[in-house]
Amino acid sequence: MTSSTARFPSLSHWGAFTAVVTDGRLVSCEPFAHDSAPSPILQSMPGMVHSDLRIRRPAVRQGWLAQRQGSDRSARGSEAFVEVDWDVALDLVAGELARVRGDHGPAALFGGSYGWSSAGRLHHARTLTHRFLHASGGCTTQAGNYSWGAAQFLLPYVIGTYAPVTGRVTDWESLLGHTELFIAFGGIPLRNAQITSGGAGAHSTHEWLARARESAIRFVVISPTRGDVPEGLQAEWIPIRPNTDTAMMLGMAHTLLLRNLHDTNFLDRYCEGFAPFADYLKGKQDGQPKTADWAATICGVDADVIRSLALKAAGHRTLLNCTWSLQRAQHGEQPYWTSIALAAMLGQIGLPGGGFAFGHGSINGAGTPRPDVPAPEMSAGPNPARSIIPVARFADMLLQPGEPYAFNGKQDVYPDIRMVYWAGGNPFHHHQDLNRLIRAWEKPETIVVHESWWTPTARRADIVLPATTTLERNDIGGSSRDRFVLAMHQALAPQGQSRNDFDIYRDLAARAGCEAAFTENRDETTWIRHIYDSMATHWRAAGFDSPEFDVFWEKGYVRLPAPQKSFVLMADFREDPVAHALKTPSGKIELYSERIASFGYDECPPHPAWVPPTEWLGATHAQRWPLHLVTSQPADKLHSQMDAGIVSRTAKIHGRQPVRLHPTEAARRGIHDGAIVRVFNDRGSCLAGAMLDENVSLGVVVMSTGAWFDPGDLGLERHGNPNVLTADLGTSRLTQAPSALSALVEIACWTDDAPPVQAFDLPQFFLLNSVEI
Ligand SMILES: Nc1nc2c(c(=O)[nH]1)N[C@H]1C(S)=C(S)[C@@H](COP(=O)(O)OP(=O)(O)OC[C@H]3O[C@@H](n4cnc5c(=O)[nH]c(N)nc54)[C@H](O)[C@@H]3O)O[C@H]1N2
Ligand SMILES: Nc1nc2c(c(=O)[nH]1)N[C@H]1C(S)=C(S)[C@@H](COP(=O)(O)OP(=O)(O)OC[C@H]3O[C@@H](n4cnc5c(=O)[nH]c(N)nc54)[C@H](O)[C@@H]3O)O[C@H]1N2
Ligand SMILES: [Mo]
Repeated sequence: MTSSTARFPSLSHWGAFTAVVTDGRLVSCEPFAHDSAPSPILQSMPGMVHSDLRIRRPAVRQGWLAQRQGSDRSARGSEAFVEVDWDVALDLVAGELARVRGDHGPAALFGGSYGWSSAGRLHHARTLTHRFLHASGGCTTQAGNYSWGAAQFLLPYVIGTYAPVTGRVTDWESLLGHTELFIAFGGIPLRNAQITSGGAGAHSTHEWLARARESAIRFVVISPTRGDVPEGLQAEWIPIRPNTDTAMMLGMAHTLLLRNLHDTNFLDRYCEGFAPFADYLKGKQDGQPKTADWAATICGVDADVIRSLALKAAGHRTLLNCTWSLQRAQHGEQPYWTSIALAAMLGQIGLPGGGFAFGHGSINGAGTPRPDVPAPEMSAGPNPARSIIPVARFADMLLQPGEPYAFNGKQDVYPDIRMVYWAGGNPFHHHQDLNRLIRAWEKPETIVVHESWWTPTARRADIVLPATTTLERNDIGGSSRDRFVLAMHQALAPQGQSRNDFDIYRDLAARAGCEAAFTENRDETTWIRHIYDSMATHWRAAGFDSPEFDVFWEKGYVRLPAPQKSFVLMADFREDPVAHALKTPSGKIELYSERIASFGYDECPPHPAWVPPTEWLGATHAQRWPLHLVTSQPADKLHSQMDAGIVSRTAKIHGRQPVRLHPTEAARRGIHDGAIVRVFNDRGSCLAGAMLDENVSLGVVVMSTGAWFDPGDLGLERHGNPNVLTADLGTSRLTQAPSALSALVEIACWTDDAPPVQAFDLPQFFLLNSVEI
């Protein structure tokens, strides 16, 4: 028999590619021709798409099938699954949705379903979950995100919008032409630039940095690890204690004030509330001037280094950039607000190459020049239940039904959740303090999950519905931070009995009597065309060519032209602060916010301030837990996606997540390179593989997220998932975002036999005669 090979354009969050399929199997993913820096993560896809870990049939937890809402919920994750037919599974889900909404109201159904889902926009599982649950009566949902939730709710008070944290910052053309000093808090880790939400045709950060290397820009990287300095960039590295950037920035601000180097014209004309901030810097109320020497005792950076950096910043065209990580920490509002205040004192906001920025080094596409027109989008429609919690307060909600909580100036009460519905996310990846999440996860009566693989979350569900992957359906994808929009052609037949999330929801909508509201009478083909046409209408209105749909589909992509003019954040405001007043109460940049003051949150004062987190190296807590764990994004996967793939597996040590630490810290503990170690604190412990790294500061250990959660005996996590160690704390009552980075730990050599990792073993199953159901 001759074999046949076919090629299909496709897209993932880690880049566009051509799916090469031989005899019905994906054999390789060839990078998109226009991508000069494709991600190696593509290589994990063939193995993962055909993996034994795929969910092949709908499955129901045995205890739930027997006792429904009366089942033993602590058996989730350990009990066997019963495979059932699709109709049986869908009837069970439909019945349960009706029961919960009927008995307890729609707010008792949690459908926030946070997670990245696929790059394809039509089949984006989270959006479809919302669309179905909204159309069928509503649910409790989530506000904000894990990525930049603190910024999202702080920045509107300060600059009237959170747009800059979405990547809409002064673009690279402007930086290359004008910036002299680029101060990078959190560095510019190219590892993270593999990813674009919605996928990208081009990995542009690499190209911009290549040009930056040839330019006159001097880079200063402030980070607990030198690993955040991209290779070849002649950057100065200033090591800092994690979570103390605010103190360092305040020390710089004080230096400017002391030497009268702050731009009083800019502060008078464009800012509100500099006087109380200056009083804080001088220590008028607390008696503590925020001098460089004061800052040094907190952040561990030499006072002379702080002073000299402040002076250099004042003498040059300077960009202050913060990665998103800085705000994913307790009191994460403060480094962002302080960096804006510092940039305001330098007086360069709105000038080419100057001012502040967020997200360079957090994601591909930050600062990529792109016309400001929409990318392809799918809408979820309004939620009739109007019940919404801050995204990361999920476990609090389950554990504290009826309890009050504060968020963004308002007081609310947690709903009493009876049923959880999740598709496109992995809470046993993304949430903090997973041992606490296990307890919270036992509260709901029923949990439904759509997944393609037996992830830790799928294993802990009651009803699991197998979803196709992106390669098994047609779609359209693209990001508002990339100039390409990509066609995604179906390359494979659905694996096992998996179905598209769209089709699953359509059938459930039919059972709930809202099929037309869910589908709007469109199928896959007509939806993709509709999404493209809606986008193209905006493009054409803005003067950009876009071909007819069929031309786009055939060619595989369309591309926006590069903009004529560089984008400079707040240039219009600088030019005319009245005509382009900010959407803040004063119309100006607020360095003191009356509105935040009115909330009375002592952990989020009305001006930028150093508010020590509970866990940092200067806390008394650190005497017992002397190492600060930094949980960065993984180089070899996207969160937990593709963890079982070849690229991620190759990077593991004895099958476990590496933990990086300085050789001196390792020697103190008798740890050698490649040893299995236990990383632990009061909240939990996990096994990891030691990787000695001189580029990590003393007192700091770095462990990426993403290892599939694998708890064993006595709560010991075996695979190296750092979220058993992190604290489940809101950033503050203002923003209630996750504090994923704030964890103190200790590390010890593991001398016993190490328990084998079971994260990638399949759960138990058996088939039940349908008569018994
Ligand atoms: N300690 C710590 N924790 C963190 C972070 C950190 O820095 N430190 N970072 C946080 C951040 S920024 C984020 S964004 C979150 C990410 O958290 P998540 O977005 O929840 O993580 P993913 O692993 O991307 O989970 C997506 C899941 O969707 C599934 N999926 C993909 N496509 C489809 C589909 O078409 N249909 C269905 N049904 N499922 C699909 C994938 O298989 C995968 O299991 O993690 C957060 N957690
Ligand atoms: N390969 C890959 N890329 C990704 C992702 C992925 O899973 N894999 N996830 C994507 C997503 S969803 C998001 S939201 C972004 C997240 O983007 P970020 O939040 O910016 O990413 P992190 O890797 O958490 O942190 C960036 C760097 O900040 C440094 N850092 C940590 N704490 C501190 C501190 O207190 N002070 C200073 N100065 N530096 C600190 C760390 O050393 C780390 O390398 O990444 C995206 N990119
Ligand atoms: Mo994120």
